[in-house]
Amino acid sequence: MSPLHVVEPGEDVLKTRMIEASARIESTLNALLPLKGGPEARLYQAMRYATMNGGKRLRPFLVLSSAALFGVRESCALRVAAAVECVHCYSLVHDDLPAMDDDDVRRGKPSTHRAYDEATAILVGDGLLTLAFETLANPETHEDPLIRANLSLALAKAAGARGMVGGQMIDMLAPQALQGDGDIGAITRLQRLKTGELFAFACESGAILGRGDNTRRQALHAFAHDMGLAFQIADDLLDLEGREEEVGKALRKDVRAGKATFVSILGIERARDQAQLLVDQAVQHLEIFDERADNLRMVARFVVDRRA
Ligand code: GRG
Repeated sequence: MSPLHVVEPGEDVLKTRMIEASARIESTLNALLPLKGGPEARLYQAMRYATMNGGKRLRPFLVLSSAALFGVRESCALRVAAAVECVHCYSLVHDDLPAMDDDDVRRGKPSTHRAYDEATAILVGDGLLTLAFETLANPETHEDPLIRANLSLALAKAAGARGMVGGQMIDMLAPQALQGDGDIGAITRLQRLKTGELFAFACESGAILGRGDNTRRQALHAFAHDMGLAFQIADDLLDLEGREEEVGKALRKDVRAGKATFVSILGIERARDQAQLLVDQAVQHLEIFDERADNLRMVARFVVDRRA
């Protein structure tokens, strides 16, 4: 590792970069989600409600940071970033539905089915998921149709039954499958699918856009998986120790449901150590990149220190 990599810029630098990136991501989302009149106006309003509502914009930031490693034009990367955020927001809207996690609050506001109604929330999710693929397939995202196809394939794998949707299914069955002292391997797999694959897409998408070689793509994949697990452990810790006003959603649901989590199995201290270990491991995967990967290095540190 060169000395350049040892000293990463501090937390404030990351905060500023994330805030600046959020503004550009939100203006891209704004353009992709215009308000419409007519009988379907309610759907467009609700799609905007579900997306233009805060959130850390972590996955889009990962897309922009990975694209910067390959010198990708930011206008292209922003569209991929917006597509990932659409998939993420759809997953939150559907996850909050009474048939799933039944949450009334998301990002500090009434969840979409509470602000509108259940049928509208289902359609919002459907609309956002479809919009993500429409965005990737649009020539404005990349002039090369093969790259657009590769992006669509990778996002489909990450979001579908082999990724997020599959992970959600296992999670829904968790009270039977992972009750009490469920094993760490099963929880790791669940979380890799449910949240890790979308992180992996976000981190690899820059390499797809910029025609990065396999070594670099795999390094980004490995980084995302370790960082994703650290993120999940931090999420479990926040569920136990966080403040609802800061986190913006109902907490301590896992404990009440008797659900096995990294923290219930490892205990708080070991879980914290494990998260730190995963962050260090994640950062090591980036050794092949120069200081342009500092955003990714900083994000990995941020995910375990965050309070929301
Ligand atoms: C409904 C198909 C389907 C999938 C849902 C990701 C997911 C699967 C559900 C989200 C439920 C949840 C709270 C998972 C824990 C980890 C997670 C994804 C937290 C939310 O992500 P953040 O912290 O949220 O990046 P913001 O609001 O900042 O974007």
